[in-house]
Amino acid sequence: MVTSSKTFLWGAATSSYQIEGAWNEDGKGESIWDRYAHTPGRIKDGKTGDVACDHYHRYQNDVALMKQIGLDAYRFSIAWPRILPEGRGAVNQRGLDFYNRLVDALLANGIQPFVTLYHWDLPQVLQDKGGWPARATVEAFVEYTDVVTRSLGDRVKNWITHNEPWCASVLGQLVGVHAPGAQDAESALCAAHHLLLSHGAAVPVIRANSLGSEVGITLNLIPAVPASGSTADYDAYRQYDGHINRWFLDPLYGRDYPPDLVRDYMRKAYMPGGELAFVKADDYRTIAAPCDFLGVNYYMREICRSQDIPEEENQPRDIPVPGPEVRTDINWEVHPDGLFEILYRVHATYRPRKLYVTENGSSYGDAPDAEGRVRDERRIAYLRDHFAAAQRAMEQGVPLAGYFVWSLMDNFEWGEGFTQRFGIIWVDYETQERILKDSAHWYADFIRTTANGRE
Ligand code: IFM
Repeated sequence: MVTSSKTFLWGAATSSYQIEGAWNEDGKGESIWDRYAHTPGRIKDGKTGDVACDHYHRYQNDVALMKQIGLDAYRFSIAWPRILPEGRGAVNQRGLDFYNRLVDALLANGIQPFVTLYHWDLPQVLQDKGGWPARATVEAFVEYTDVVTRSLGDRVKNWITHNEPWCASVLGQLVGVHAPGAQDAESALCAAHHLLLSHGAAVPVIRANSLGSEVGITLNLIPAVPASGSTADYDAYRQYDGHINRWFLDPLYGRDYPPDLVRDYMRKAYMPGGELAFVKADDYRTIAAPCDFLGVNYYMREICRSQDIPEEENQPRDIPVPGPEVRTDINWEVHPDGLFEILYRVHATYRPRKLYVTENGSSYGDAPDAEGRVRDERRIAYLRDHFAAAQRAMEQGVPLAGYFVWSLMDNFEWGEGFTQRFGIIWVDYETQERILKDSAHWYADFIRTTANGRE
């Protein structure tokens, strides 16, 4: 199994807004997700993350559950408005204290903290000043990074600047289904650029404040494939792959933005002020700051079908649309080979020093049975098959160093509210009771017996 190396890390992941609750406690400022979820009509079930899993108050218990599962590492994010309620300036010590307590509890239990600095909860005050489309937010992020890494950097040795900048820019600024809910292509492109720029600008700050630490960024990557050999489907594939994968990977690895996409965006008049006017001198160099690892979040592949093929010519394609039997509750296709493909491609093309699967998991709504047991066999099969795909990638030379299951516990799934359950721990949102699902017991067993040759 993946696990011949004794240093391979098995973990689980969460993010601040999805689990913490305590949305306005101990001096925390409002985030764009507080504002967005409080806006009627934005969240499917009308719920908010005000309480979520109440992890802010129950973190000790949650760390004990991680220990029970035998996790080597835990990936969580920090809520920027807990630390700097005004976005910049005055530091809220009580916010920092919470994360200090969490880090200490993890270390006391032998669990390595992997800290994500930005998993989408921008202080609302910064949004009011323009948010990520505004270049000034880059400086604000560096200031926030400095405060956090000075405080935790002696103990936290793995830092992730951003989680999924594609979601923060495209879903938040173009599609409008994530906070702040804007729908503007120009702003989305600027936001994506400033997210990447802030990553690169933060890297040296993290290295200076957290000696000996490793730094990376996490991308949501989607292996894409044309549905047929037609030119139209191939072009749909090129655009999709460019938009979601290459637009982020290329500049991070010193290649500037992909010229084919730049041409597309110019044609569609998405470039504010002309071609790449938002890219200033030295930006590419800043973005491509050498990192220690790349985090890959993998959930699905995309089969690309052109809209340009007229209905009457729309024959069955070489790759049929996958049916509901291979989809999770959120309607994403289960396709473990895609994990192999994307890991291998990233390794072969961009050569990151090291990779982590920083998220992979499935939404299945299995609930406690009469005995209080959650028999989530589909999640066990999902994890087993994806672990095997990662193993194949490692056998082909991919330097994969760890794997974080999404998610440690059921939580607030953004625009879907609490309708999707990704956790290996069941959460009763009324009582806050936690139950280890069968998948958590399976994972515990896997880590103990198979992984790292511990037995
Ligand atoms: O819940 C999210 C997470 O916050 C980011 N990656 C995908 C997960 C499932 O949608």
